[in-house]
Amino acid sequence: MSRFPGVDLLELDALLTEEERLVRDTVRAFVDDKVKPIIEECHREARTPLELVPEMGALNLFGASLSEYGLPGLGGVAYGLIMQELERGDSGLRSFVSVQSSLVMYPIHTFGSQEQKDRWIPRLASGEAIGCFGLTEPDFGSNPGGMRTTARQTSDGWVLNGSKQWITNGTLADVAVVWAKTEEGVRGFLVEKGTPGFTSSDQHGKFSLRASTTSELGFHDCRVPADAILPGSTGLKSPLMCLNQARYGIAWGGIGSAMETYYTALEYAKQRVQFNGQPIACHQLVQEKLAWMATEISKAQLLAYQLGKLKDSGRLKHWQISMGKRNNIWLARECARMAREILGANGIVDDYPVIRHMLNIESVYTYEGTHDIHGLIIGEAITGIPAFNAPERPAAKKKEAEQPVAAGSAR
Ligand code: TGC
Ligand code: FAD
Repeated sequence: MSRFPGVDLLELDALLTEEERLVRDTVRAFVDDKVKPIIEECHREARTPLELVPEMGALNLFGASLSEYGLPGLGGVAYGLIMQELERGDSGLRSFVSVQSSLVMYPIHTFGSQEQKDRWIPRLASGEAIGCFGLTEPDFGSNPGGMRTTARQTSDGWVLNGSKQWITNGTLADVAVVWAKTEEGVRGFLVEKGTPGFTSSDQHGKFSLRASTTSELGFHDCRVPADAILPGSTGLKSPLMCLNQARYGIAWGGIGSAMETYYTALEYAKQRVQFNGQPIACHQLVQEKLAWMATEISKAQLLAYQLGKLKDSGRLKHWQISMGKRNNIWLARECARMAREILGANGIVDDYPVIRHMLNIESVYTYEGTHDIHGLIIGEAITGIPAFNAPERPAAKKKEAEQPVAAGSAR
């Protein structure tokens, strides 16, 4: 299997530290050697490549930006480069690591008790345990604040009722981080696999992220002990803090997906001959597409790098992350489409990675806040006006035409 040489038209490698390059190259080799040989088959079979989990654990890919428990505490750029390389392999694989790291280990690390951390962080870090994050509900996706799942306190614990939908790794998870409404607002709970009243089932028929498991969770008078609550979680702000971590990684992941489709299209265009005995790369229309992709990838790299620097200096704001997630996933989506065009009919078969990336990126465009929701988050930051809620619809006036027609009228 040939090694991916990278896409570095602005010589940004020179900005990376030795450690950052080492981390990137290690994950790059893992993806080339272990992920690429099996990923098309996983996509066809709609199967999560669980056989890769122990090695990802051994490579410290889970919770890589956290410290304690022997975790590496990597800086923002090194962490981002991990996400970039994983998503070059497959968005589903990056999702697996994002959920485990940002949406399960991060909330336990940040809001959990000492006992919760001791019980779960080491097992999640090694991949011995898998976690999931339940925020979205069937009727509440972009607006999680409207959630209906409740947690009622009893003399010896909590009773959860409700359902969650579109939950990555839901049926695989040993522990679910579940967000529910209590009398004092939204709080996080750790619900372990096998808890009576807790059910999970996979969602089928997906044409996107097929190498990832997506599930529904149900809570029917699900009783959890008093110490299942994440004691430091306080309101909707807590799950949104987790999303900041995941969205930051996704901003880097988009670059990986775009690099893979661009590089595939470039190599293809250099060898595919049509009309004049020359490769299609000699045509201006093809070159324009490749030039667009290369330029947008370079801009995305600069954006992600600056987000990393802001993160490490403690200045990164949530709306800046929205800029990165929104722009870099949009560009990955455009690159996938352009690459598919350049590959012609070969663009629709899985002999090449392009169609898989093109299908995958539709999920990434929607999850962790849709493209448009991130537009509104940026819009609120720059105007000071939140535009999430449309104004109340005025009560419809009874139209004259709806009045009964008087007998004997001209009609
Ligand atoms: P709003 O009233 O604006 O905010 C409630 C409280 O939260 C604070 N806040 C944030 N805090 C930290 N980070 C952020 N990004 C924050 N955004 C808001 C805010 O200051 C407030 O704090 P306080 O102290 O005043 O209470 O909330 P809202 O109900 O109006 O909603 C705002 C909105 C629409 C931006 C938010 O709900 C949103 O982001 N919606 C998108 C939902 C979403 O992204 N869901 C993702 C589910 S997980 C997933 O998709 C995993 S995919 C698998 C993978 O990652 O690979
Ligand atoms: P909706 O919120 O119904 O939005 C539909 C459309 O309306 C979108 O285009 C949206 O932009 C637009 N819209 C909505 N509100 C507004 C507004 N105010 N202004 C303008 N436009 C608006 N969730 C989890 O909690 N955990 C997970 O692990 C997880 N994994 C996922 C995995 C996959 C493969 C997918 C596809 C989703 C996953 N999700 C997960 C759910 C994901 O976060 C939601 O799908 C996402 O937040 C969007 O919600 P929705 O699908 O209900 O769309």
